[in-house]
Amino acid sequence: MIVLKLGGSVITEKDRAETLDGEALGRAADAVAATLEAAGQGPGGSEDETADLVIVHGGGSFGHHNASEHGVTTTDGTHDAAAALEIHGAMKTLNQFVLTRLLERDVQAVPVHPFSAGHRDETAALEFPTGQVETLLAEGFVPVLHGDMIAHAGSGATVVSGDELVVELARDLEADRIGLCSTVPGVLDDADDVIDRISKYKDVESVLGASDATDVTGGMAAKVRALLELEAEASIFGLEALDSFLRGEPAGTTIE
Ligand code: IP8
Repeated sequence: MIVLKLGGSVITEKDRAETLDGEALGRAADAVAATLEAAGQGPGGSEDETADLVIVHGGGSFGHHNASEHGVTTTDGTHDAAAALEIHGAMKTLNQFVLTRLLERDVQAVPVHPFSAGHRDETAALEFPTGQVETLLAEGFVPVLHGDMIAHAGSGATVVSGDELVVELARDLEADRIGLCSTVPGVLDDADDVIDRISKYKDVESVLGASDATDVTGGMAAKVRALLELEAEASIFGLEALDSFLRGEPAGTTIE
């Protein structure tokens, strides 16, 4: 089972509010469609269990701008339903674009909106039941989740990032592989070369800067930290390596 995150900055123009990068999204959808076709996956169930794929996408220029306008982050919540709906609505709009591009290529993609599926408890820990995703996979669908708003005990509703969902899904569904498709070809060192493997955060701490555009859920440092917590191997790579990743070949930086 593969959990694939399509970074928000990959599939949108991150610096222009609510602007899709249709070409990039099309390329990503092509890669997904080709992999599933090669594995013989079609409606009614997968012939090859390893072809099971869960997609999570980030927000990019959808969601993040709305969230920062309302001062909402993964820790600072809102009790204003209109604000929560605005952020959720932006993410649903992007989700619909992703679903449409996948459906156009005969990928059996269906949405799972985290706002309606999970919550954070008083300690901010994410509770995200995965029975729905598991059942959709078993029935031959490709569940497509996204960063979203989420009910947060004591704080109203906060943002849940796609990366948090990836970690949660990978752990709960015992993913074999995790891929984060990013705007960079991997985690870069000081000379802008791709670091092949990362096994300890402290080895890369000095080279991981903050994300340069509005991103309420943290940049590369947060991603690497979260992926290091997982049992399964994870990869961070650029769109050009998505095909290789989906074929099971090395792509970008491997996080052990
Ligand atoms: O781009 C953020 O998801 P991310 C979603 O995966 C919102 O961090 C609502 C800003």
